Amino acid sequence: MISQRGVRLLTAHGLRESLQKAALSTTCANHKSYKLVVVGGGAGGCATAAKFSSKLGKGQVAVIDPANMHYYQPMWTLVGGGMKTLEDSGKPMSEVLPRKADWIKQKVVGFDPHNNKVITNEGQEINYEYLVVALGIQVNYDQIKGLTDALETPGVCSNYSPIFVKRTFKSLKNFKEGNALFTFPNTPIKCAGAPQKIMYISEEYFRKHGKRDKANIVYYTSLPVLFGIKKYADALWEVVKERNITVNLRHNLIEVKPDSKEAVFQNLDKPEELSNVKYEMLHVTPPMSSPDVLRKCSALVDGTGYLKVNKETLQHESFPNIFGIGDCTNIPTSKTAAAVAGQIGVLRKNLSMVMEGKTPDSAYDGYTSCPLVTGYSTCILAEFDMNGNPLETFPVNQAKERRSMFHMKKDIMPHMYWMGMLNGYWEGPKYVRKAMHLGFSK
Ligand code: FAD
Ligand code: UQ1
Repeated sequence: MISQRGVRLLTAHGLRESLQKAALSTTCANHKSYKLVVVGGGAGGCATAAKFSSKLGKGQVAVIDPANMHYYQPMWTLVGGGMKTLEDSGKPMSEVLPRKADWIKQKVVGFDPHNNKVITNEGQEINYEYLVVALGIQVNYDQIKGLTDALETPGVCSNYSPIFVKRTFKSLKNFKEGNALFTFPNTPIKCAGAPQKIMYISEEYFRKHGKRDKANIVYYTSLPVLFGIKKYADALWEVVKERNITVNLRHNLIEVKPDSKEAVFQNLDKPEELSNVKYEMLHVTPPMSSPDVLRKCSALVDGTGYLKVNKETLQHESFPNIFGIGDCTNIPTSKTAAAVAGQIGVLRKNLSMVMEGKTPDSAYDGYTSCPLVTGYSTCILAEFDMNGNPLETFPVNQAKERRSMFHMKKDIMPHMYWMGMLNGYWEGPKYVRKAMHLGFSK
């Protein structure tokens, strides 16, 4: 539902009026104004700020983010496997945000889209002419009974947080014998391949360290499939069969009992059926949701709680001076940094057009990618669009496990992220794909 006020804002007159209101606000201790405010300085927010602060000049763009560190989260899979350290994956936020943008090191606690302002935890009101929401997705460890306590006990770990990721390699090293369980929750998550990547890495680790025959490896996923895109799911079924891994579909972790080292799973097709499974190692992917602060602003979100944007233009459905990028949006594609890379060029063009009073006309194709690491030297590079069709960069069968793709993931991608994407230079592999498929229709 679009509110009366939202409908009015959608008209050119309404937009002009509210922008004038924003521009009139003065800057004082508790009240600042910017041409563009970016909420969240992660992958999408930082790249957006880089693009627009160089275009609009110093003092015109603010990024609001309370975090000290900016993490390259895709590296956490490798941190979990002991191939990189947590320290390799992060840089101080002050070093990655663009110099021409003002960093407001506060947390956004409220949105007021009718009055073009956001409110911070320090009580500041930040006015904007244009807003980009890039808050990411929220991880909810506390939604699984017993999990937060269990994450302080041996063998329980999770690659989805800088607080817990170091526990994964420790659990691998300390593993002696028993069940090694890996979970996928009953909510949308970021990087839907990551819950199983660490399982393949663990399997190889156990093999290399002489404990594979003592390990029973089981994947419990809430999904009805191993992976959402058939081409890659078929390849992954071959991997699990070949490596003697058990897959339990439609099973959701609902409780962890650290005292007895048991995980409780619910069969989603027969909700009354619960199973208690002993673990020696338990890697948990927690349930996730849209950030609380966004969810509570009903004018901005859809029924699922995610920012309601046009899936092609990335412009908000009710407020034309608001755009969204990345994991916090309701764009129906898999939530990844690669998707953010695919979105950033569209956002650059469309937001610039709206700033010039034009109608946005660039369309995001839903490109996303998941480098499915299957061990210490192999990777299946899944790339697809929002209709679930493969959209591959390289003219080879990308469903095959390859060393080249592993090196791209481990050695090349981090540089592309820090130097290219966060500085506003990398907009995804669209042109590489076109060059690689010269003469074909992709
Ligand atoms: P984020 O990068 O998460 O940034 C959100 C920012 O918002 C953060 O800086 C946060 O501090 C800030 N924020 C939150 N709340 C507030 C608030 N109230 N006020 C102000 N600021 C706030 N992607 C890939 O492409 N390939 C991979 O191989 C891959 N592997 C992954 C493996 C793991 C284990 C994980 C965890 C993620 C992986 N991803 C991968 C996903 C990728 O990291 C995310 O999709 C990407 O970071 C999303 O970017 P974003 O800007 O939407 O959100
Ligand atoms: C990508 O662009 C990207 O963003 C920087 C990732 O995030 C880390 C990726 O994992 C991948 C695979 C891409 C796509 C890039 C190429 C060259 C296929």
